[in-house]
Amino acid sequence: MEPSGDDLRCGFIALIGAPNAGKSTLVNALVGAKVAIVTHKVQTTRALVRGIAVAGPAQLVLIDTPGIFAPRRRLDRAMVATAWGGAHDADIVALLIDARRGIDEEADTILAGLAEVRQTKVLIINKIDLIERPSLLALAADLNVRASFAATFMISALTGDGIADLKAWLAAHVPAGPWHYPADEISDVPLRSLAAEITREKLYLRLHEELPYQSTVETDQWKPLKDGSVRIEQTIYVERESQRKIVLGRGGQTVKAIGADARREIAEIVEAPVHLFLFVKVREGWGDDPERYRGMGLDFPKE
Ligand SMILES: Nc1nc2c(ncn2[C@@H]2O[C@H](COP(=O)(O)OP(=O)(O)OP(=O)(O)O)[C@@H](O)[C@H]2O)c(=O)[nH]1
Ligand SMILES: [Mg+2]
Repeated sequence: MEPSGDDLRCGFIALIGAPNAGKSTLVNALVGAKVAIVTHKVQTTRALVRGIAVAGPAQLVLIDTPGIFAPRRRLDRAMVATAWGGAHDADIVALLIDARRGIDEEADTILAGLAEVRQTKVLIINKIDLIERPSLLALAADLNVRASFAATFMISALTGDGIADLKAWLAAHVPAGPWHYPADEISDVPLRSLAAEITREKLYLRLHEELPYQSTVETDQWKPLKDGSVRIEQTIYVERESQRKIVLGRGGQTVKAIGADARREIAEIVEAPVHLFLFVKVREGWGDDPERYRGMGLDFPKE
């Protein structure tokens, strides 16, 4: 049943931070389901993903953003602009800091940018499972000198440590008002996009070096079959023939393994058997093609 009444609250919380700080892991932890892909590599998230969590009378719309870093390529600039855009549109801005990395150059740049942000700010020190408590307190103190945070949380998005307290605080601080999404909705990402993201995650996990950043995945076909299964066709786009060969692997082994990983997870999400067909195509200069940016949910930077 849709909750109603005077005590309803709902708000947008943008999670910003350096690449790899654990933003997507935290969104998944708060939502309680996988709505955003996670890898050990930097620059995994490319566009805004909204994950929706419910805490009593409050609906929390968590905006997962691309990591903020010094952009070089056009795609980088689009991602960073999107991340800041997400922050400026939110009710609450949560800064995620990797406890192990502390205030490094990337964190420093983001702290400077935060000065322009008018909304309520919260500090979240993540990955506390990796470091000792005393150094945490010093880091929290240093960070609170750099910006005015309404609250500081020390959490592990991976183990779940501190998540309940954070969720309760957010629930108490989003504005009063009706919910924006139906009570059972956990994300605004269409299934076909989430399925493409999952394949991109598996690609990142299997491939090394720069290649993943030069590839993108699109779902071309999504067809429920009579027997209750789903036939899905996706294309992995790379920029050069040499990259296509790497994605395919010897005798097509690499793409086959990526497909097997992705199929298993997509099937879990759609709760039906999945037949996944992956194609690998070269699309030269897709990183400069406005059409691809729209497909990813990003604005196309002029340069
Ligand atoms: N040990 C530990 N690892 C974590 C924690 N949170 C996230 N990670 C790991 O950190 C890596 C990056 O996590 P992501 O959630 O993809 O980070 P992100 O901030 O979304 O990264 P981008 O999308 O690239 O900006 C993954 O390998 C996660 O498993 C944590 O609390 N503890
Ligand atoms: Mg991410």
